[in-house]
Amino acid sequence: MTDRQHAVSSSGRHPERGLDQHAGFDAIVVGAGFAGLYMVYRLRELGLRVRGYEAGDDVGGTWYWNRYPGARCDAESLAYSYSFSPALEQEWQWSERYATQPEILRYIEHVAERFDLRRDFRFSRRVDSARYDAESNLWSITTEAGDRSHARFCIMATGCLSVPLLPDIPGLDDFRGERYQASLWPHHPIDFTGKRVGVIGTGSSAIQAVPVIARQAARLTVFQRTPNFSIPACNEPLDPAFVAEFKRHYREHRELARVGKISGFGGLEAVPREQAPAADSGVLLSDRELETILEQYWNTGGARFIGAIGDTLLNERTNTLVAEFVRERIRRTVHDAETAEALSPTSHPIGTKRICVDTGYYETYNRDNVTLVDVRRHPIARITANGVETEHDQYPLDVLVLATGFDAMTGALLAIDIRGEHGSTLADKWANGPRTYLGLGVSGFPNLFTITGPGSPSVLSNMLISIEQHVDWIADCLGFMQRQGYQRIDADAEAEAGWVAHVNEIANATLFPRAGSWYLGANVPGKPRVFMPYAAGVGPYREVCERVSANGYEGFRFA
Ligand code: N01
Repeated sequence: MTDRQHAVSSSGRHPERGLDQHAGFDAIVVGAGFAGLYMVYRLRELGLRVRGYEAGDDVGGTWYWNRYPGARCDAESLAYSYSFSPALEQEWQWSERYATQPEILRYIEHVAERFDLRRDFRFSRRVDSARYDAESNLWSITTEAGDRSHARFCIMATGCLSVPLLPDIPGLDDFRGERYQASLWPHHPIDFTGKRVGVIGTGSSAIQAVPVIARQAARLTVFQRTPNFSIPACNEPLDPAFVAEFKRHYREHRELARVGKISGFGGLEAVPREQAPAADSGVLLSDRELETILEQYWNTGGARFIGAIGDTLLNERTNTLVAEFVRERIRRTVHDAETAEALSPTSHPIGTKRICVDTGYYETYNRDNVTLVDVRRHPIARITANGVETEHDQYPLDVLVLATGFDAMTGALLAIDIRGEHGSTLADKWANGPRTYLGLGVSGFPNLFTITGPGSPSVLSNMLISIEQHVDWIADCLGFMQRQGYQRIDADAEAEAGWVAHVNEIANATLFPRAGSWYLGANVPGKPRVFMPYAAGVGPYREVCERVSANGYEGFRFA
């Protein structure tokens, strides 16, 4: 594929603003993040009339909304970028090993501009319903703004972490100071200078924000319910010589990443810095050997640490040794023993909750202006007009930052009233947990595709690799349908049941189900506890998808 016929738009950022009234398209794409943009690109190549809807007022998806201080990617920038255009990957210059949110957003905006992708989107349009009509074999889509359009295909590019959660704490709305949510951060900079700031949550978002806020605020109080494991990013500016050499072999790097050969952790790194994994199993290693390997990975940084020993997510003993290595690092770093203990995770195996990647997180607790409050020991009783109250103390605050996570993977899909054949709702179908075939199709919902849906590697991988693989698969499938004259595709119920069972079987062979993580829906009260992503890795998953398409899309029914 090349960049040939795509001219840069001269018509401005948002060419049309009118409502779509009863408009007809071949395909509707929901979301203008990495997935939605590339999907539109591929659909255009097939000559299809496409309409995209996006809730935000511009492109970017997760990188549009998550503008909190310190936000950056935990996948290396040279790998966390589109691979579909060799020209694009050669011309774009990343400045750091891990790109910041503003830089990633600039990149996405550049891509939208370069391939003239905005023209097919309507922005500030939150899709609220998608209904399939069997008679016409069309999807009817509405937005909160009042658009009403229909299309043969409906493609959800709604993201896996795009429905923010507010904590269930009494009095949240009573707070009279400034309140911000990490995932809905204002578009202007927030000045914390001289202020007493509280952060609730200690997941990836907070772990990135805390060191940055601490440098500005008069006082920072972090309210932690569950400590997380965090690995130093060892972020650095990218060396131009390294980048030039890397770019000479970009195609080979991409190919290795696609088949899961770059890192044991879903392709988050750009190049293997050592042979990875450094050992297949921790079981037969001496303490000294284990320490040497882990130290090497710790010192080079990043989420790939979890892939240092091949069976970290499979073997309890290895996992305990790796976890203890990190706890020891926390104790070495944090001066106050009680704080170090509180920061040391013991309630879940390392890696079974998304590993965090930080810049100076643990070190931040050595600052005089930073306090950690362990809300497991001293639960938050309420939020008042002036701050946070635990059972024992009061914490007066000027600013409250909520970094309390997302209704992951299914949240954005179930927020839309999706109805398939016979008016059946996706919410009913997924009442006991998501059921998909390959994370791409849902039986009983013909012509609906989910990009990086539950049942695919998605959040366990470098999202760009999974997004491109899904978009390419969907586009190839639609091309196949065009050639065959098919108008309708639906996942077979039996194939779907088999896939759901396989996804569960793979998850149950790992330590993942041991953690009350968002992978399992455990962070949302009442959400069914089902391990949602496919844990076998991007390589084996790609093979399955390729086999399915090579065998005439087995498991799907066409008409
Ligand atoms: O959310 P989280 P996140 N009282 O769900 C706490 C991706 N991401 O936005 O664990 C007190 O991880 C909750 O506590 P607990 C990445 O995949 C990537 O930080 O439920 N605390 C937890 O500490 C990541 O995993 C990047 O006990 C409450 C926190 O809030 C995912 O997004 C950057 C509470 C939520 O942590 C989500 O990360 C950022 C309450 N009532 C995010 N309710 C990078 O690329 C919740 N909490 C680097």
